Amino acid sequence: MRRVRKYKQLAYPPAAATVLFTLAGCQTPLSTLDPASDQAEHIARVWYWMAWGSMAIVMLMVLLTTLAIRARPQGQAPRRNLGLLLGGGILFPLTVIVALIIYAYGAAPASSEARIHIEVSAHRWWWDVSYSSPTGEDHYSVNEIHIPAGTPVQITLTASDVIHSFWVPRLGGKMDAIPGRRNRLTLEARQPGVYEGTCAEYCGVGHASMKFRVVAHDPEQWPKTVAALSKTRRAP
Ligand SMILES: [Cu+2]
Repeated sequence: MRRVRKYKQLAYPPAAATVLFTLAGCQTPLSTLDPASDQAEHIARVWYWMAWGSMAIVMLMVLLTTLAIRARPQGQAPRRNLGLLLGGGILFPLTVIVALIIYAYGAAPASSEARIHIEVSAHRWWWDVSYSSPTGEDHYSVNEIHIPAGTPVQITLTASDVIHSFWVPRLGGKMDAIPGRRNRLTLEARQPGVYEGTCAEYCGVGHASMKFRVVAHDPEQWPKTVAALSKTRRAP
């Protein structure tokens, strides 16, 4: 018993370090666990359900395995428990997967709500952003997307060369930018601020530096910010 207690004490520092390192990772600029929109919060909740749920299932498996190892054979022939096999092997995983799919489906944003449309085109290895204004005058920015806070914004994504992936972890999920296709994604930042984004699909040697930022402005200030942007499209 004393020996078990000694080993238990040895496990405390690594366990504490793991928790601290995990929590430290939650606050980085590209963390899905530091959500700044309803959509990202839903994704983070799915992540927590999956993390804690899988941990509970693993602990249950360890417990059952330990009980099976410790069980003393009493001279009977081994029994086949078909109910346990079907329940644990098919019904249980099926229930968990279907429940997760239904829950995760709620993270998909309602794109029909978006009144503001911004076009983003991915190139190796930069992002070309264009804003069409009601006056017919287009504005452009590079590697920076200006949006109003508290307002759904529809981002239309395409690419000029290879497949890229648009990802702003604190605001929502990933969406591929594919040559010849126009994919749509809705972003909504709760508060004004700067949210880091990155290409999440390997697209060549410059992939790691294919970053961008979403700048969410006060909604009153946003039209002025867009009006002050370049009127000509340019490469970086
Ligand atoms: Cu890319």
